[in-house]
Amino acid sequence: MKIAVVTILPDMFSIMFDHGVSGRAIKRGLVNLAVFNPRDFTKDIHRTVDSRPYGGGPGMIMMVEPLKKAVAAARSWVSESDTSVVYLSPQGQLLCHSFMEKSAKRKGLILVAGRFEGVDERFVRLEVDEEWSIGDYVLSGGELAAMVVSDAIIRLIPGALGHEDAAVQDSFSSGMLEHPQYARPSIFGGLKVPEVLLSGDHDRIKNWRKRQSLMRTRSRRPDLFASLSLSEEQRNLILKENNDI
Ligand code: 9D3
Repeated sequence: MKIAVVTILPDMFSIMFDHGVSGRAIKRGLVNLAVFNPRDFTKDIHRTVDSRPYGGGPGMIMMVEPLKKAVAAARSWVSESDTSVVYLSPQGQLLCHSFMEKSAKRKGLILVAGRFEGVDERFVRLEVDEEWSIGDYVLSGGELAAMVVSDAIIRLIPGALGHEDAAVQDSFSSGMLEHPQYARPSIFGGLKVPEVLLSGDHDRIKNWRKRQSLMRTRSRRPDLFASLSLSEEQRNLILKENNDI
């Protein structure tokens, strides 16, 4: 997959190239990431990319032309027909895991990160296919949102995670929260690791974890719990009492 990011702050993305799962996926050639700076497509000495809003109001708006030229450069770099131009914005559709799974199957993605008060609406009309939001809170720009989206998508590309991580992906796909985890030592701060996890009884452990996932989802995320269609096994696990909640 090829991901192009259009941003006036390209340095923010070096962390993605150099570290973690995304850095490794890039090194392995599973994903190709490039940044395109609208400032590089200006002609004036100040490399101006913003302008005051028509109609008045605070702050500045990103102008169409440098953005459009940066997107054109991104399109020719990606050079895949199966490519969408995505503008990260608080007005976009809210992202979720199933949407990321669909997006990870794409050949190309162009993520446009805005700064200031946003972009000229004609850029959206002329160049943007989709608008995505990462949540109902206010960021100072689209760059962190573009990184969130890239990270969530890259880790779904086959081979991006170590083989041991394949199972980890199952957790959110199941629509449930994860069970609690424990590592050494077996007692800390007066708190013991639940006895079942030390029992070596793998059936009991599996059932305990399944029940923990169900109970946690029910109490912490009733919205997710409501959209589960529970199997008979899961219904029985919930009914079962006294299982180290
Ligand atoms: C406080 C300014 N807002 C009202 C005048 C408008 C506004 C402009 C630009 C609010 C946020 C931003 C920058 N945000 C993003 O670029 C962004 C974002 C977000 O803020 N929340 C959730 N998802 C996203 S995706 C891009």
